[in-house]
Amino acid sequence: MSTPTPIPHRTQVAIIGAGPSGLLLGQLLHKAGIDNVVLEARSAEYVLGRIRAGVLEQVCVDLLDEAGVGERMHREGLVHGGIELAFAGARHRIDLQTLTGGKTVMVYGQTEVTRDLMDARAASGAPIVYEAADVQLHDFDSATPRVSYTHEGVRHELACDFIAGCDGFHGVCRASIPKERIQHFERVYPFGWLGILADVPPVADELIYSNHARGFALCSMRSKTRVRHYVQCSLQDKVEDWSDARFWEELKSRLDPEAAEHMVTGPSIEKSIAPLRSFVAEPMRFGQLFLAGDAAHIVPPTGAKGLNLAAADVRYLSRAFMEFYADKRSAGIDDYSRKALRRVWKAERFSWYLTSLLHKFPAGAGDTGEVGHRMQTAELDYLVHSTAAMTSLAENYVGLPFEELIERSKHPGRPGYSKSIPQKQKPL
Ligand code: RFL
Ligand code: PHB
Repeated sequence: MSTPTPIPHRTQVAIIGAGPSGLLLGQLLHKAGIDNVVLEARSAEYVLGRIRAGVLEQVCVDLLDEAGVGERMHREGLVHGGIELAFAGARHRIDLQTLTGGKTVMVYGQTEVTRDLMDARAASGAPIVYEAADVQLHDFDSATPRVSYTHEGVRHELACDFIAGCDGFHGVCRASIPKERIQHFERVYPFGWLGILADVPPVADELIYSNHARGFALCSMRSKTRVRHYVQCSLQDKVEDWSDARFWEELKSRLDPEAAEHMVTGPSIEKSIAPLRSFVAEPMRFGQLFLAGDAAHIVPPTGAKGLNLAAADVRYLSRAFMEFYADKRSAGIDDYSRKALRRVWKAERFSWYLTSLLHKFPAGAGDTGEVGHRMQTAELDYLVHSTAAMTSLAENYVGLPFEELIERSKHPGRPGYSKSIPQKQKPL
C-alpha cells in the first residue's frame, strides 16, 4: 500500500503502530476532528498476514461501529450466543446469551478488523506511514514531544501534543521508558499454542474449548467455510514438526467422540506457534506518552481478551483526548492509566483462570500433573452444573460492562455493595 497523503511535520497525536489499537484510535480521533499520524514499522501486507484474534466482545463491536467500520463485520461476522466446554469425553454448552441477559460475542477475524480499519484510513486520506524504520521518541515528558523515523531512506521528525504507544509487545514505546519509572508483572506459561487455518466447515456451530489429558485444544472459526483450530504444544516444538496429518490426528484425539467424528479435515493455509504469557506494565502513562493494547499488557489467548482489552484502552484514550481538545479538560487523560489498569487486571485474572483450568501443566510444583488434572475435571464438573459458576464465566467471556461497579454502588442493600465506591463515581 502506498502512503496516501504528504506527511505533516506536526500533528496533535502521533500514533506508533498500525495494529488494531493504533488504527482504531486513529480512526476515532480522525472522526472527532483530531489530527493524527500513524507510524507503522511493517508493510500493510505484513500486518494483514498475522493471524490472531477471532472473538470480539460487544464493547469492541460498538467501538468499531463508532469508528464507522462495522458494516462488513455485521454482514460477514458470526454472532455466537454460547461456547462449548469439552472434558471427560463429553461436551457441555455454556449459554452466554441467557446467562448474561442477552449478550453475545462476534466471531470476526482480527485480519478482517485490521483490513476494514486500513481501508477506512486510506479512504479518509488521514496520514499513515508504513515501513517507518527506527522510530524514536523524544521529550515525552515535556509539552512538546517529538517522534523521529526513517522512511524510504530519509529521516523525518514529527512534532506532536501526545504520543500513543500502540506498537505491541515488542515495540519501541514501552522500551523507551526508563526502568525506574515502570513496573513489569509477568508469568510465562510452560507451553504454547499451535494454530492452523483451513478452508473446511467448522466442527460445531460454536467454539469448543477442550480439556484433555493430552493437552488443551480449541476449535474456532473465521466463517462457515474457514476454521481456526489450536492445540497446546511444547515450547520446544517447531512448525515443521507438525505436518497437517499430525495436527488433525492430535486435535481429534483431544475432542469428544462426536466432535471428532464430525470433523472435516483439509490442507492448512497458515500454521504458527504462539507462546503464552500474562504481562502487565504499570503505569500506562508517562508524561505525554500513553501505552495502549499489547504495548502495555499481554494475556494468554484462552479467554479471547487481547484485542478486546486493546479496544477498551482505545475507548478510554480516545475519550480522554476528545475531552481535552473539545473542553480543555484533562481529567480523562489524568485518570487513563488507573481506569485502564483496573479493567486490564480483571481480564488478566480471567485469562489466567481459563488457561489454568483447561491446559495440561507438566508435573512439578503446585497443582500440576495427575493431581492437577483431577482438580481441573472436578472444577469443570462443578462449573457446568452450577448456574452461579457458569454466570461468572459467561459475564467475563462476553466482556465486563464498563459500569459494573457503579450499578452495585447504586444498590447498597444488594450483595456485593462496596462502601468504598463513591456514589457519584463516573462509569469506568
Ligand atoms: P499489535 O497487533 O501487536 O500491533 C502493534 C503494531 O505495532 C507495530 N510496531 C511498530 N511500529 C512502529 N515502530 C515500531 N518500533 C514498532 N514496533 C511494532 C507492529 O508491526 C504492529 O503492527 O498490537 P495491538 O494493536 O495492541 O493489538 C493487540 C492484538 O493484536 C492482540 O491483543 C490479540 O491478537 C490477542 N489475541 C486475541 N485477542 C482477542 O481479543 N480475541 C481473540 O480471540 C484472540 N486470539 C490473540 C488470539 C493473539 C494470538 N497470538 C498469536 C498472540 C490468538 C492468538 C494465537
Ligand atoms: C481464534 O479464533 O483465533 C480464537 C478464538 C478464541 C480464543 C482464542 C483464539 O479464545
